[in-house]
Amino acid sequence: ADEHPGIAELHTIGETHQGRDILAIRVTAGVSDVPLGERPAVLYQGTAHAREWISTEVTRRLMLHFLEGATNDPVVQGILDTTELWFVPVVNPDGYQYTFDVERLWRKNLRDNNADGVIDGSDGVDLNRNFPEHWNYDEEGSSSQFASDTYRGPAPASEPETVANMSLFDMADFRFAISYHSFGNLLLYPQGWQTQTPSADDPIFVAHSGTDDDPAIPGYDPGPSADLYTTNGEFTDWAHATQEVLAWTPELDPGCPGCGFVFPDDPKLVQDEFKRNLPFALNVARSAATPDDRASHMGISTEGLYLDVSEIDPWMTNHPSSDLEVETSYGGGSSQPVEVLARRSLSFDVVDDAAADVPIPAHEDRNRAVHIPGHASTAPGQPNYLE
Ligand code: 0X9
Ligand code: ZN
Repeated sequence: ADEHPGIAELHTIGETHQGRDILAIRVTAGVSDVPLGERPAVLYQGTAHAREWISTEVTRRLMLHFLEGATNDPVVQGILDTTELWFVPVVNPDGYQYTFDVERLWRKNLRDNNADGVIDGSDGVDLNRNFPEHWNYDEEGSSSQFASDTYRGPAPASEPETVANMSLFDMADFRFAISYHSFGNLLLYPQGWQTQTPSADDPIFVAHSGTDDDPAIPGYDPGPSADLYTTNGEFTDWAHATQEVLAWTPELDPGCPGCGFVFPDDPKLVQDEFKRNLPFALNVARSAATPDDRASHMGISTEGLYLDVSEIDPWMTNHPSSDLEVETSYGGGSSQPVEVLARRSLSFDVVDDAAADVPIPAHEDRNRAVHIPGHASTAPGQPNYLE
């Protein structure tokens, strides 16, 4: 931030159990003159899980790409003139330090779970299970056991790192968030708490993420995160369900077959992985000013309404939660839901119509993620907004 005073600002957003600062860098043109929250924003973060070092390096190199491109790269300049970018290279500084000093494969933060004054295998909270969204929903998606690598913590947002991460959303108007993890060559998006439950934003997620045949990050498999395994109290589900932020978990490449979490200490391989991720990261930033209406770099456009996500992603065919077509519509007072997957801006057209007499539970309503009281009229002469 000192080297780029016109565009970068350093923020301390929290303090860990062991007293380390949690740092965030805010990057936008004329930063000191732009009030917090004024410009649409994107969050990029790494190393919520201590051992996933490549995620910090990808986040850091992405930040440098913007800082250095601000003087000579028209794409970067266009983004920084309209959009605010936030970078948190290390979400979990205590755990990260511990992977250097004690245990290379440590994952969690350094909460002293049993308060015995010593950090050992029974300590630490998985920060990606500590968010207040379906927290503690079940024992499969997170654990109640201190020693588990997915221990969810004693309460939702019990951890200072979680609170710091959440506090950013009060400082900026995020449209998108990318939380880099490793490993697996995956591009995951909500929902993660339950299988077979794509979100109502699935069409826009697919437009950004691509499909298995044409992924936004070359060689990665995009898809709803519960396809990997279920999680609860997880960051991207929280950002999406409670902040209306489209959020992704890219699971980065391991760097070599069998390298797992230990990406090789090889600058060329690190740079290759950063470069592979750059186009997706840039496209997300380029879309922040118009998150509802964007053209993906795969050329996938989004329609206003879908009856079935398989219309844009054939891999989703027959998905029970996104195939909303019905053979017969039973009108006249039955409780049959009428559902579509609708672009967010369109949903306003069907909300709170005083003349309406048929409630339309929005798709998200079923998942309790967002309550949208939609209504349409069946009375003669009244407009039916779904026609
Ligand atoms: O388990 C996690 O928190 C993430 N994977 S990692 O190997 N980096 O630990 C995945 C989180 C994505 N969400 C779901 N899979 N539901
Ligand atoms: Zn991880």
